[in-house]
Amino acid sequence: MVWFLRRFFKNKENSIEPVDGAIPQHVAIIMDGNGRWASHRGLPRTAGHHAGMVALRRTIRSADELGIKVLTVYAFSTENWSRPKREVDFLMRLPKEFLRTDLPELIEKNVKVVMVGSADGLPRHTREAVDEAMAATAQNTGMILNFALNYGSRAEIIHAMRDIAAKSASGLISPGDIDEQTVDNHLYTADLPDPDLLIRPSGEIRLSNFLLWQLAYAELWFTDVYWPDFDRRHLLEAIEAYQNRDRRFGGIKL
Ligand code: V07
Repeated sequence: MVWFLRRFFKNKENSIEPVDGAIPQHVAIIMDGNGRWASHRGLPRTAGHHAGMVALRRTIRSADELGIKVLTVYAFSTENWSRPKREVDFLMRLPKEFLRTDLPELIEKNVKVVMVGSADGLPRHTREAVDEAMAATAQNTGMILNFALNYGSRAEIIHAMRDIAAKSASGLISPGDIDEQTVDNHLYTADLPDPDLLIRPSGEIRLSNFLLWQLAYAELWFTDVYWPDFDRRHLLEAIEAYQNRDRRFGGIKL
């Protein structure tokens, strides 16, 4: 009977929500189901992407209030370039649109914006908007908001392998010294802890080339809810599931 160990978290409305145990340090989310959410309502896919942005804003606020240290969100994958050009063009304008409305709040909340993925492949206007947000928040010490943009895990691993191979060829590192830490240090996520919890809405039970190396020990949580409908209750549900699972990292719990 450990009911007295239950901790309570006060939300903005000053009502209390149970938060047992540890909050995951790093939560990663695949923001999936925006197009399907829109189709179900007879709306264009772009309306789904906008609704997804509202869900993202809500989730950033909740994550920050809960004390999550790193929130990584999958905004655009290397595979997404194969979508119709009009949709890609629309998506590439969203970072700027999001930051125009939300950057002041992120700054006010001491949130640090970072990005993983290949910035080179982005349109200039997209890259400039993201660069500006990163520069404006570079000194912030609060929650890290990490956008995976033009990101693919295999491309990231290839990129790391090329860097390591080049260092090896020039004698900076010997092949026998390459270990997990070496690989970690050459990934886009070098400065971040591995995710503790992956959330994927919209009913798909796949990783879809997202953080394959980094998710090696993460708890995976799936829900049928489409991303635009995702709210604080779903985040709390995922955290509760995370807290109720044994994380043993391959060892045996004593
Ligand atoms: C995008 C909205 C959220 C649902 C998922 C698909 C559509 C925010 C950004 C963003 C990216 C970088 C940045 C600031 C904001 C974004 C894309 C799509 C491509 F620095 N939402 N969002 N980027 N969607």
